[in-house]
Amino acid sequence: MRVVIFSDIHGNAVALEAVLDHIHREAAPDAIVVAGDLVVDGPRPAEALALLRDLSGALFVMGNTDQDVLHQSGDTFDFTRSKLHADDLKWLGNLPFSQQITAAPGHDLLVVHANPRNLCDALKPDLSPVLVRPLLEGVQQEVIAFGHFHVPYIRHIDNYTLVDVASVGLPRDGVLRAVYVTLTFDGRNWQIAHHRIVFDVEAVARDYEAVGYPGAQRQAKKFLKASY
Ligand SMILES: [Mn+2]
Repeated sequence: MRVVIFSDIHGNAVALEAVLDHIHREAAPDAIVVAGDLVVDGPRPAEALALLRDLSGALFVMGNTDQDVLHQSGDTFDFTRSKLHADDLKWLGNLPFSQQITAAPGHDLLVVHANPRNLCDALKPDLSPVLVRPLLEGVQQEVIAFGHFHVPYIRHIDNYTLVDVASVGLPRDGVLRAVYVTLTFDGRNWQIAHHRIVFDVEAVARDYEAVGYPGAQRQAKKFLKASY
C-alpha cells in the first residue's frame, strides 16, 4: 500500500499543480492525505482550494490557518476570505483534526497538522524528546505524519516514526521546491521518501503583486527567502 501525504499549500496553486502532476505521473497512491494549512499566505487561495477539493478520494485535516481564516482579522486573512466562497469557508471549518490509515493490523498511520495534541506546537526536528513525548501521549499509531514547520525530516522516538512532510507552498529549509511524501508499506515496514518538486518560483513571486496581495513585496520576499 502506498500513501501520499502533503501539507501547507498556503494558497500556492502553482506549486500544488506541479506536485499533483508529479504524483499522478510517478506515485500511484492508494490514498492521498492533505495535512492542512491550505489557503492562507499565498496569492491564489481559491485556485489552490479548487484543485484540492477536486482531488477525488483525498482525505484532509485542519491546519491552524484553516481555522484562523474563519474568524481572525488582519490583511492576510481578509484577503484570503475575500477570494473564497461561503461554501469554501464552511468546508474549511468542517475539516477534522486527524486522519488514520491502516496498512495492516498493527501498522497504522496517523496524520495531523502540527502534532497529535493541538494545531500550534511545532515538532521541530531538534526538539528535545522530553518535550516531544507529551505531544505524543496516548498515540497508538506507529507512524505520525504532520506538516506545520515546513522543514522535511524523519525521526524515530521511542517506538514512533515521526515524518514532517514539510510544505508544498512555502518551504522553509532553504530549498525552493515543493515537497510531498510517499509512505509505502511493504508488508513489514514503511518505506518513507520525501520528493522535492520544481515549480515556477518567479511566477509565484510575481503573483503576489498581480493579485493585489496586501504587502505584496514583503510577502514575495518572505516566500523567496524560504527559511525562518
Ligand atoms: Mn500551520
